Amino acid sequence: MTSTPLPGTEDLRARAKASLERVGATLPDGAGLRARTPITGEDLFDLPAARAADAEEAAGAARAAFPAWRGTPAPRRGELVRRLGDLLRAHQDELADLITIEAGKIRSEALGEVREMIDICDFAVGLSRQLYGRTIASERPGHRLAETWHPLGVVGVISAFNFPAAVWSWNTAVALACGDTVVWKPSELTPLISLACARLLERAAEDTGAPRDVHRLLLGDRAAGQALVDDSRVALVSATGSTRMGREVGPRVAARFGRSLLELGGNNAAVVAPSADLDLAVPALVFAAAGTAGQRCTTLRRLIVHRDLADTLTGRLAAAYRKLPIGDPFDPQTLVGPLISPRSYDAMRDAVDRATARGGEVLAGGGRRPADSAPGAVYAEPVLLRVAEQFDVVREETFAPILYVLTYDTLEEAVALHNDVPQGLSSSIFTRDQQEAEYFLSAEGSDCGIANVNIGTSGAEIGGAFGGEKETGGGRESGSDAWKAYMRSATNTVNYSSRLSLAQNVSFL
Ligand code: UN1
Repeated sequence: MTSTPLPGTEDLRARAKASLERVGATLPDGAGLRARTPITGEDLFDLPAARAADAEEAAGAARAAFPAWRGTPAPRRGELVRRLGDLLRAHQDELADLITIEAGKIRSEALGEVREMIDICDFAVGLSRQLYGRTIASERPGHRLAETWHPLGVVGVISAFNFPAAVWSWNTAVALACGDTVVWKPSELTPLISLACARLLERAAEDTGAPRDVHRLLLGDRAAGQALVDDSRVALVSATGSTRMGREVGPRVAARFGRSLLELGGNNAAVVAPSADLDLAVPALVFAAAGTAGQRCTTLRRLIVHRDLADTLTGRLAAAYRKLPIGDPFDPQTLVGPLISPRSYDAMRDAVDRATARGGEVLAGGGRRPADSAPGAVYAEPVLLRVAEQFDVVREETFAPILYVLTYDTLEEAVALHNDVPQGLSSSIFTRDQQEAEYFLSAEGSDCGIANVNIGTSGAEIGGAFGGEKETGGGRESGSDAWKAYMRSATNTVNYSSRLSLAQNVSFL
């Protein structure tokens, strides 16, 4: 543990309360849901839990608000998102505090998450003037063919604890610019930051005259989430979480012919080739694998290193791992905060045990740093584990800081190992050889939705589309043209002549 003592639960409770007050949010009275902090592992507040009936009410309210919002010109809708971005800027510190208190992120990553929210608001404001459709050359004389984009309806956003605010903002800022209304079911583990975000959006709506129910927050458990998933008034369900969750949500939404956008598990790998610049690669790999205590869906979980380089690279990584400052995420020296729950640590231990039983060798880390003042908190040492082959546990996503090291001889072999997992989110190659880099990015290379060169797997910018293939679910969120998932397109054929001409040269009458 870092040398500073952990803050007490009472202090964290006061800090959370003050942050909520400053954004104008009030803690609702009730029971059923419990706000907790992984910093001490203790509970902070009791909150009411939404039930299935509340989900139905929220979906109904958001559906009722939809026609007015759909009818608001897109650049005017952008004004709501601009105001939200302004409020997020003004309250960066309070929001980062709540993220640190509830998700355990270190200060710079918590502030980074808020920055990501501001960035997507800026992006969505621009988007509100750029919802472009194409005109298409018609095969018929005197005809125009065009594509138009229309708002879709209510978007149900289901988000996870690890990016409790940014993933909401990717979906919500874009959906609002696109003319949709939103019902948000956040993780049960992060109700406080959700209350803060929802209040800021409510304030932005008040300030800009947007309909009140353009956004509804649903703090609840699984039953509330399921009611949202099954509600036919919810046109799109955008869900971020485990593959297990996606396996349930996807078919349920499909059964009612709704749309879903799934952003599920990753098992991200980096290939390190012989020409790699190790001074660049080592810190990039450590951030990708141990940053956020291994709890990003983009976290680096597999390292595929050329055999000639393996001992040098693992030696340098092990040395860096041993020096990682682990402890209070509010301490500016700390780089690794707590795991979200003791259950995460059990899963981590179980994975390490399974890997070592198959001959895996722990090169660094793997222990738990005791926090005497907070027995319920889990401060885990990120673990570096060398394995001879990619057996079952290596092919699974364990949401904890475990980096499995595999070796390769040829790049084809490295890419085959890389792609031989069920997930397909993020990937990278470290090389100074352009042919290798281009091969990795080509259709024969990485099969992931994100493929990088000389930068790690995590920490994507909002400007690109975010998402992955295979069991990662196939959805794309955030930048580029991900907005199209939040709208419906219509193809328009306009005959501006006075002659009827049928396509495909059909003659009739
Ligand atoms: C997630 O972990 O669900 O690329 C999202 C990244 C962040 C987003 C991660 N921008 O790591």
